[in-house]
Amino acid sequence: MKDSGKSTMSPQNKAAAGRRASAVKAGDAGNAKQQQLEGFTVEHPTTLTTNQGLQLPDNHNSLKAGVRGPTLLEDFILREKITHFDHERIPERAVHARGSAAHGFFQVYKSMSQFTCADFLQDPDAKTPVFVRFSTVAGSRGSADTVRDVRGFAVKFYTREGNYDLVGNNIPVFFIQDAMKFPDLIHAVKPEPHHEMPQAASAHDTFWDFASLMPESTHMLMWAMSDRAIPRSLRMMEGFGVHTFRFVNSRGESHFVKFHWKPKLGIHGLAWDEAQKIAGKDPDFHRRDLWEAIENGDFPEWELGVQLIPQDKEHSLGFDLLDPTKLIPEEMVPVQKIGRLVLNRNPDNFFAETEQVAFHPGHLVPGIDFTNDPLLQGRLFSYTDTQISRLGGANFHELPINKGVCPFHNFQRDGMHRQTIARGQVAYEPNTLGSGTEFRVDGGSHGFQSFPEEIDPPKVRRRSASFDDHFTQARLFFESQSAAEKEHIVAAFRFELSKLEVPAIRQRMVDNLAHVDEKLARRVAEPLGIGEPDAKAAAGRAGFRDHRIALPIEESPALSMADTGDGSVRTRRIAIIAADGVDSASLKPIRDALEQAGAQCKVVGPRLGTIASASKRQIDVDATFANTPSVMFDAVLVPAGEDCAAALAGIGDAVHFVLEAYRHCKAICTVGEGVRLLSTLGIAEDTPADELPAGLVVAATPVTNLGDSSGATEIALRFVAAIAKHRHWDRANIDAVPA
Ligand code: HDE
Repeated sequence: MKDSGKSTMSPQNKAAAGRRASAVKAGDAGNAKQQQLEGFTVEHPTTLTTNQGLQLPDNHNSLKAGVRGPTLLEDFILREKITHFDHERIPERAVHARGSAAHGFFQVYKSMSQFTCADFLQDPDAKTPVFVRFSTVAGSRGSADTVRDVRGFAVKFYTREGNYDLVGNNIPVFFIQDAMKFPDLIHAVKPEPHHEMPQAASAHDTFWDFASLMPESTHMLMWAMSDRAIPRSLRMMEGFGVHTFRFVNSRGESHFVKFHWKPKLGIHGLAWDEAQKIAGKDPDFHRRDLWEAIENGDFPEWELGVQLIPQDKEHSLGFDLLDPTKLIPEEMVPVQKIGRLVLNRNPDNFFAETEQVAFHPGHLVPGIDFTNDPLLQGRLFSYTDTQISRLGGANFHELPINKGVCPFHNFQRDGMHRQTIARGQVAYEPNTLGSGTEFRVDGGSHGFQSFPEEIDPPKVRRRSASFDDHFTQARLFFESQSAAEKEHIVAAFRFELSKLEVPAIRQRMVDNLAHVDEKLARRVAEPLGIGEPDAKAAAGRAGFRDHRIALPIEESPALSMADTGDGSVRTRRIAIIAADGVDSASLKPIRDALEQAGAQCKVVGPRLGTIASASKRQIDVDATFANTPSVMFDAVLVPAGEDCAAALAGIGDAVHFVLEAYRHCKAICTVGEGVRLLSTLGIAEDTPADELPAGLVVAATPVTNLGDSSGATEIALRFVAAIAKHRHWDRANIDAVPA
């Protein structure tokens, strides 16, 4: 048939094709994984059929005995449709159920052959396809994105030597030291078993009961109570391998290695009040942010960093590098950046890709190996086991998203949902009836080699005394935070502990905290209706250990989120709040400058459609105060215009919008009369610049002058600089603001 020239692609297929094209544009044309997935991808033709290919006569009506009669059992078309629907759900992940993912690539900066023979870390010209899934830990699949929680950061590298999975978190340490305690930890943090509450929150009795009895969790608790646990965006958080792994080079030499992912956009958090509100206003906040950034071509990027410790320096750090509650301060062992990760394509289908992807810390390639970290050792068992129950059998490696891009061959056979059709008589080794090439019994020096670490100790069910220091690094973390970050940690502990119904748990927790820092513990305890923190009481409890070791540093600036990022405002969301009578002449050059800097401006008004400027120009409104509140934005611009300012001042939601953004320490710029929206804060057009709170730009210039681009550019530059700082956390007295 001749091509009519008209595209028969549905809009959704066009969108998917567009996504693939944009990944190609990003220099990722040869992505082997993408090419492989193409073979499994279906477009949607217009004709509907059964699963057997039988064309459907009617997709609206079941087969009945008469138009008003009962449905006939013989209606195999209805039965097929309903039966499939009945089985659409699979068990969600036991932990990390809520997640969002994307495709991309990894590229090493220079060969790492000195340290590892891993093929994907050799050639700076090679791009290794990746699939990355971010997640929260405690909540169910449908829970909100912005809850206080650790975030998973799992990367599957589809290398030429097999899949390598780096299954990490956005916090570099963990709550427990031994896999034996993992089910207890998760049972404690998940909703309580009798009434299944609360959802996706650690602020309840069972979590803190457990945590307060497990002093080894203290370091991780400090991180979990910091703004790391409420990221602004998945694109703005670090990732860590957590455990110490091993690099092995072609000569068999080993280095211990800690993995870091450093986000190009810096590390930024939400305000706690903001995070809670977003959970209601847009539970998909992080998922949407990741999806939209990739659709817009703002591809998120991280650098892979490694800390390398030679094999013979294993005991030189003062603490045990097998202990997953410890990090190696960057000031002791610098992080070398060895490559970059770019996410450039959204999945085509959430279930087939994001839900069915199966990670496993035991998916290794030659040149990377484990250590004896007892938490990691337990994980090596758990991940395959969980996929069998979650994905319904042992053949989950055949699912398109999990399939390697290199050939694989063995004699594992059969099982549920087997797809590969293995030819031939032989399914065993050694053999002579097959190709014969399998006839090899030594095999010793080929393929993956486990590092031949010498081990000959007695079996013991005990923990090493080198794991006994639970407080030195918790203290180091706290001491390394900025003043505002410390305040947020205090507030988070107070919030969480205030939710407990049993005061004795609160008391036990602050007694533990006194071992981190007396003042911190006292401040946390203040509003909790309990006694003074008592470090001695904690120390007297069974199982409590506090064997401090001396660290060569007292602070580690790398542990703070303050002042991170490249100083750009790329992808930042700016609300321009406006009503009829807005002064479009002064607004336009500022808006243009913001957009040129990569920010995304949205006009928020009292109604959708358009508003009329003072000069009778029509301006499109993108959102309303009711459907898109201030928590959806990073900054607010209140333009000039007498009537506009008067109208906004009379709309409670508009006033609240600005006050709430102020309270959440966001950059705000007012032009001319727009400053009236800040009048309840005592800020006016003539407030001297040096008396303005941090992050506020008040353009008092006569509005007419702003039409000239230099005045507007100056204001835009000041506003951009304020937005680039992310938040102005040290803004005074925000608790007094009624928002
Ligand atoms: Fe996991 N973890 N974990 N974990 N984990 C799972 O595997 C487990 C741990 C992490 O996006 C499960 O496929 C045990 C540390 C991520 O699909 C399960 C222990 C770290 C993800 C499991 C740990 C992680 C998981 C649930 C202690 C940071 C999500 C579904 C011994 C280094 C991966 C699944 C994705 C998922 C077990 C501890 C990270 C049940 C037993 C430490 C990012 O197998």
